[in-house]
Amino acid sequence: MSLQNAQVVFDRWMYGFNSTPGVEATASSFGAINQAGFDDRDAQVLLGWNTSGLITGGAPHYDIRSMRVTIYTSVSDRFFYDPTPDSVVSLYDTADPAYVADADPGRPVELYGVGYRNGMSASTFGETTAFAPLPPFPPQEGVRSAFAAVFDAAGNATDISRQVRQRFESTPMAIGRIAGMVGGERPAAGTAMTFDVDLSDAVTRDYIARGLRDGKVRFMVTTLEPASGGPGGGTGTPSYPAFYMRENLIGPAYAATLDIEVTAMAEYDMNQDGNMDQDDLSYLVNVVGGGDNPTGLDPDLNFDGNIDQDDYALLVNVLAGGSSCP
Ligand SMILES: [Ca+2]
Ligand SMILES: [Ca+2]
Ligand SMILES: [Ca+2]
Ligand SMILES: [Ca+2]
Repeated sequence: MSLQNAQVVFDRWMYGFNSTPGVEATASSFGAINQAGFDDRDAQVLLGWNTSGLITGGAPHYDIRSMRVTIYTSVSDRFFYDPTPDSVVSLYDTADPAYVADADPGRPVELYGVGYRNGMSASTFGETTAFAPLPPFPPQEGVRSAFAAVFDAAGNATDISRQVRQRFESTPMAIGRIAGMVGGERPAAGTAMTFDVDLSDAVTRDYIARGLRDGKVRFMVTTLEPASGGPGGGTGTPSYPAFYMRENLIGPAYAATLDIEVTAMAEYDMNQDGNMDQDDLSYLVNVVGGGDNPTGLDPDLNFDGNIDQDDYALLVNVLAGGSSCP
């Protein structure tokens, strides 16, 4: 199964003072480093795709071969392209003993998974849902209902929005790359920035698999580039990125897109004995024939809605080392 150039279903500027939540033409991302009342990752960009009907939902496993998110810059010659990670210590106060200066211009634009608080989830947080169940003034830290997150092996989210003041590093699922551009250059508006998700990370694969299972794939685009000036913001010429949202006035070609190559996979250890072998075929034959299914595994291995010989043929092929593609 694959999606190519799938246009974003909803996009949303996750900024506490956004007066048109969900329908803005462009959305910027910037930091408010160590500023009380504001998250370090002050302005984030939420992107969502609903994959139900496009990619089989509810599968036990997903073999994800590739995943790419593409967004388009909406400002020209404003932010410095940085295609490599920056340590969080480069954002510490310059007087901090742990401070190490940033080695290259700009800050990477990063792609993270999304976590939720305030009772929200991927199912309930939509394009126009309130930033937080609180008035925007006075500004408060750590209250946004959807946030850029890292996850543990169990899928629990940790908000990275205040990681500078909380002093921890994080690894994004991808860093935004611009074809044909080297670090330190400033892209023009309308430039494609691509995020090729690092699928070598099991936690990342699990996050995406959960999204595909539920039919809701969500990402947060975010950078720690200060809103203006040096660390902590302040006055100065803006040097942070901004991107077209799907409501942009130029056209749908500048909306974010998703490309994914994935195979939904059944659980093939039908008798749940830890081995995949002839016993599983025997088990499936019995279930296809109307027998009991004590392990409760879904015998519709090819997800076509029928339990029949085709499922048996698929398992035969898998046991022989062949493809699981239905
Ligand atoms: Ca939108
Ligand atoms: Ca940098
Ligand atoms: Ca087995
Ligand atoms: Ca079937």
